[in-house]
Amino acid sequence: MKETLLHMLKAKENGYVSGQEISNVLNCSRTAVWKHVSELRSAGYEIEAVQKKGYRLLRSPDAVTPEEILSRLKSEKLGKKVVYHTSLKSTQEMAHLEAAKNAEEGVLVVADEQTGGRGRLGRSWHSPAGTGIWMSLVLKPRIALQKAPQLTLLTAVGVVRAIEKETGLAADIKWPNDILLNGKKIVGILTELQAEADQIHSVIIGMGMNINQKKEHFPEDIAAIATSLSAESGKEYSRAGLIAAVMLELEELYKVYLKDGFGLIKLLWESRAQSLGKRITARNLNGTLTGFAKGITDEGVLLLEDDEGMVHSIYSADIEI
Ligand code: BT5
Repeated sequence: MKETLLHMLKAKENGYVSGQEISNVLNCSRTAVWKHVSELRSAGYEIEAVQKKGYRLLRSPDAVTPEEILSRLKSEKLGKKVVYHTSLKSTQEMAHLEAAKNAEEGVLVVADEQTGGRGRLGRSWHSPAGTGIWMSLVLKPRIALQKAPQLTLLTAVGVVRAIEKETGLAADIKWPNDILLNGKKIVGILTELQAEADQIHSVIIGMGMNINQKKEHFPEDIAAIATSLSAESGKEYSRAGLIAAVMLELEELYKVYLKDGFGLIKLLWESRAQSLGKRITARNLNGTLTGFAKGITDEGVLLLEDDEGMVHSIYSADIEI
């Protein structure tokens, strides 16, 4: 009901919709219409009510609800079904459940807040309410297991392109899963799989994007390494608009990827990667390696040449430049 009402108000663009028209469409009393309007107001919508004219939508909140996302979505498949919760422990967890229930490809789980958002290796991801994008996308590519890391790189390219188109800000990619703006992290990507032997059932791509947080919103432990689009530019952005832009970019890249393979995505990735050709230190569970970042393989694996000229394949690590 609320969704239909919102749809009617939005369709009128600055005009009034009469209470009678709403009560006809929703098939409810005028008092019930008033109740729905009050509910929307408490969800942050500014709605004007004028006698004999009706209701007019003045402002929508910066919400990441299905209504706000779907009204902006231009992709055909990705993000067409949004599973939304105001607060979740982790959208990854919920997306795994959706995937296990055999959800169709493109289902997107979104939460306004995460109470137990996670990064790689059990690290935590700070996900406060109202300011960022915390979402997990379910994909079902028919690809070999060892190619899954390519999807992290594809996602990074898609997110950078979407940010640039929506905000004009040029971000860089740091292998394998970070997106940086002015040297600080604005986005983290977490790719997880549901697979059996060498057969992928689902890939769950988690994206954490810092959008409208102020500098002082970041907790002390990450304040020096993290930032948001807003903290860097001084502007505020529509989170739902950014989600829709990310879905469109990802859909375009994913189509190319499924049809022609990783080649073009690799080129696009390389043109945005800030660590290539530089001296870097890679830390992972196997230890620490320092050397020259030569490039990535067709599988998305990082090649690091050490000071003895030996080339190492790095599958996963934290990188310092
Ligand atoms: C990542 O891990 O960068 C992947 C983060 C993925 C988060 C998304 S949100 C939606 C979905 N649901 C989830 O539960 N997760 C995904 P990693 O490379 O391990 O980086 C984690 C590290 O980044 C932490 O140890 C902190 O140092 C830092 N960090 C934590 N929260 C941050 C934030 N909001 N912004 C920037 N850095 C942060």
